[in-house]
Amino acid sequence: YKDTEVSQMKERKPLATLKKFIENAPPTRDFVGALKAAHSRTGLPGLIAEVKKASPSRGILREAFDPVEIARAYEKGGAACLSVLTDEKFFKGSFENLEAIRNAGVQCPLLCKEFVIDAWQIYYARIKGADAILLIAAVLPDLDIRYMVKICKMLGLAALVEVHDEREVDRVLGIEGIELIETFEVDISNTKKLLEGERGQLIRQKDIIVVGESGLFTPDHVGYVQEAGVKAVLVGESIVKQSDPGKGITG
Ligand code: IGP
Repeated sequence: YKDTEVSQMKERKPLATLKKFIENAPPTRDFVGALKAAHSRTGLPGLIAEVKKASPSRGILREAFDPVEIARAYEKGGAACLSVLTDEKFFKGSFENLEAIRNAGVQCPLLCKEFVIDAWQIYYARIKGADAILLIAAVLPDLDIRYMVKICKMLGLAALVEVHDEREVDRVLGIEGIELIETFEVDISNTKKLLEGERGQLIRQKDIIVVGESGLFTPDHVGYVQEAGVKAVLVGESIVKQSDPGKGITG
């Protein structure tokens, strides 16, 4: 992620201007609450369904890409929350997509998927309709994670911290106020590995919701990470590719 540009830099307004906007912005929705409610209602992991046009490894995932139509289909299909790619460079997303989904009357809480390297992006995402922000442990020093989690809280946003390995989980568990972590699947057994033993116990004690993300393609995959202890999953490719993305959720 090293050469990530802040894609919206070109229209970068001063932070003071963003703060004024936020004072008049509608309140955020409860992202964590929606996941918990879905989990306790169904006994299955709450679903974060991802609105994603392309990825660097797979190329274009969906030719006729209408973010609002996809978001509506996900909501109808029973997603608890949505994840919207805003990164332009690698994923062909945009903040306009996030804003359009928010303005289209979709009720699901929205996660902004951006490579956040600067607190300014969090304020900007809040204005564009985000209810939750992704923070990637691999690209952020502890000090930045602490600082950004505080900013998220102040703005009414949930912070979802992405971790890939044991070392990153341990770093993140040392940070106060973390409610959600996302375990990135290098392969399907990664989440399980990260939730074993004392580490897993500590996560449960802290009442942190673990989201299994990436590479989940079948109900069996979801069953597998559920057994490992996740209460939520994030799924993109396998459902965004379906001709009816809403049916992709139930099918
Ligand atoms: C979704 P998949 O394999 O279901 O399409 O994965 C999601 O995990 C992936 O899009 C993702 C991502 C990210 C995107 C994981 N971490 C960080 C952008 C930035």
